[in-house]
Amino acid sequence: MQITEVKLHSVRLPLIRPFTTSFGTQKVRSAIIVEVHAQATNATGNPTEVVGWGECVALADPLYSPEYTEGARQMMIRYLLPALFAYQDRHGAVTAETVGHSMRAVVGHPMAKSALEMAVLDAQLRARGESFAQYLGATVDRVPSGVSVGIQNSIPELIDTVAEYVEEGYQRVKLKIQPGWDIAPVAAVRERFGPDLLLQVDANAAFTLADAALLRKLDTFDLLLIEQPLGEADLRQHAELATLMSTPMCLDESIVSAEAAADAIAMKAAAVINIKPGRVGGYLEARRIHDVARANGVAVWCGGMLETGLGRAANAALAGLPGFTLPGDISASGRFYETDLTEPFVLDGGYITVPTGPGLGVEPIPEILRELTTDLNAVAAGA
Ligand code: SMG
Ligand code: MG
Repeated sequence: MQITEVKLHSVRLPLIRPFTTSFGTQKVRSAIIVEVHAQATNATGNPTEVVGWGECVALADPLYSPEYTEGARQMMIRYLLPALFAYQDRHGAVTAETVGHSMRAVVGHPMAKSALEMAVLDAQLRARGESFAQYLGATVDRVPSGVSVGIQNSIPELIDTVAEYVEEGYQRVKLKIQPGWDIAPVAAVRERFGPDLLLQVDANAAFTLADAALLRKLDTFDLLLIEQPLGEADLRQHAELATLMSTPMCLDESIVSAEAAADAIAMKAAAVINIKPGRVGGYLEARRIHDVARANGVAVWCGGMLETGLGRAANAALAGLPGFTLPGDISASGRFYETDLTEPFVLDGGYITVPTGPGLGVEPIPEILRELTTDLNAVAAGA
């Protein structure tokens, strides 16, 4: 495939309600939507012009990970697209499978890299008439939907919020926790919704090993898992905490690659892994982590980064792989957005349908994309 032009749309999507985690409150989702134009070969071997879409999941500020939206846009313009185009010039073509390789000299920036790889993969698959689900190896046509519930102002407010989501049919509830919003909210939700609610917690690295005695109190609530209680670099400490608690240890921020996943599994720092394609540099690396975990009998689930319908579509396809045995943070578009960039994803009996159309199977609605775009960069090949 030959890329002719890449457009970067900086978009802002207002959230229906603020989303608070241990590291801050999100009120608006700012993202970069990547639009790749390319000449490709279709399924019958004829040349065809295609457009592919990607989404950069970096948040507006570098609080979840070092990347941030504006930095990712700069990174793509100054380093990643030039590297990709230089590779294309040398080899005459790029494929989704070589995008990561073409940018390997640039250290870090997995979310920016992931967005470009996703857009190239989408273009490649659209040209061939193959879906993300088929390409990645999904084995189901729908995935169970979980919801991530932010830190609330009070426990009664939390109970009302969770009740709303349970009513809507979400199959699993994840509560965000932080020091001071830890045991009591979990106890209240378990008490109110009973033992059958699939419940888990996510601390986004807000605790330290010195909090082990406190965290251990979570063991009485029959949680599916505790996600990333300690710092990103604290693999050994997570392994130690895991010996002190019966709640299964799940890592998110720490798992930045398949190698990190293999290390975490070997060290027993993770009994479960949250896979986020953006965090690990793309859907191909995400699939590798799935494969490593599955080979080791470690359950995985698909995380969420408040994706628009584009990222949501790709995540639903990924979550259809056989090792994704726990419900993911793949909610309906309406969980976050009044207006999504694509046709909205809806909850169907607690499930999200895996798209079957070519590529992502969804695309941005042009008027909505235009309306939500605050900045547009176009980078042409050979420019
Ligand atoms: O997309 O449903 C979603 C959000 C899920 O809680 C979620 N993501 O650490 O897992 C996580 C967080 C990261 C983003 S918080 C703004
Ligand atoms: Mg998390």
